[in-house]
Amino acid sequence: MRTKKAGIKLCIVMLLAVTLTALSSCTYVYNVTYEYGYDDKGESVTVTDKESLEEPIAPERLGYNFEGWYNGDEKWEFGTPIDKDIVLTARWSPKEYTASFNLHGGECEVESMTVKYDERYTLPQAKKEGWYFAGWHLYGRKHSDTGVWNYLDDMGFIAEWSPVPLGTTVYFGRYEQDNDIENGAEAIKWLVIDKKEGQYLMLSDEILDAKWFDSEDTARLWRDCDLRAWLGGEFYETAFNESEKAKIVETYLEDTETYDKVFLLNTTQNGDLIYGSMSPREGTAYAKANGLVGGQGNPAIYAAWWLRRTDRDPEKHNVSRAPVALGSGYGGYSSSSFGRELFGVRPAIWVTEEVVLPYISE
Ligand SMILES: [Ca+2]
Repeated sequence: MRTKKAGIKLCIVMLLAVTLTALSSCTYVYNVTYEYGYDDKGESVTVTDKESLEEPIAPERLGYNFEGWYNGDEKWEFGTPIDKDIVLTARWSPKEYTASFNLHGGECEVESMTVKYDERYTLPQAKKEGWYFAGWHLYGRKHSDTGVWNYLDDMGFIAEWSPVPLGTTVYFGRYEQDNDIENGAEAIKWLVIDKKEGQYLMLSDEILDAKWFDSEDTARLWRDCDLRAWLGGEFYETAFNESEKAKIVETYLEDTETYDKVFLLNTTQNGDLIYGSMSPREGTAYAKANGLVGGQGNPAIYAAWWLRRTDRDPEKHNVSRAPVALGSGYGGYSSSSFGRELFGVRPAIWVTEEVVLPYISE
């Protein structure tokens, strides 16, 4: 009997011991997910109850500084015991770089600027008296003024100055201007207003003629209008000889999706122009004789001239008004339709540099 009691006691003790052992060794497993925050990159590890996480090696990402692992908005303190599943998200800050400017004798509001990786930047404008700022160059190539910074280093931009001094005028081709037909056509004076890779954009200094935008008053876009057909046809054939025609570059006009040799400026270009091209124009005697409408009710001065109208024109829905440059020097819209008023024509052409360079060296 004593032996049996002792046996039962022993059993209870052993059972308790087993139970305690089982309880103390019962382990929970938690998932810890690391999310990198880009490219869907991530990984998971498991941690047993009450263990803490060992801090992993800081991840690296091009263009960014690693700021730590965050659990929600809280920075995770490694060493904290884990008692549930958690998600740790990498926090990054874009690296900062310096864009510096080599002005080659020009002026700019800043000498350098701070840019951030993967963020938008806009490079400043520069100026140099008597020169045209043709943009920033990097590694010998023209660089966009604006974009998203994706260089992993500081960059030095170089100002390119066009050798065309402001206000350079060029004589090229001929067209009747003094309204004396007998003495023949007069040489056309052009203003050089832009440059790209050995080509120059020239705008007729004077209003050469008076035309409707479209005689039927139906074609409201540049690509369809009579004025475009006239500039590329009769005007082109009349004003330029074969040798001159060979120096006029056919140009793709992105906004109107057309190829043209002779064209009108668009509203944006006109607003941007300098070099005196926007100062008031009276129009030639020939243009006046052809019925040029003067500006602000005064037919003698300040005539308006047509601009090319585009699909992307901000007032494209306002189809009854045509874009014109007003004699006061600002782009605007005519108050009437395309085929009822004889506004001015100032042709524009891109030419090869051989047309312009002789005027610079003089
Ligand atoms: Ca003449």
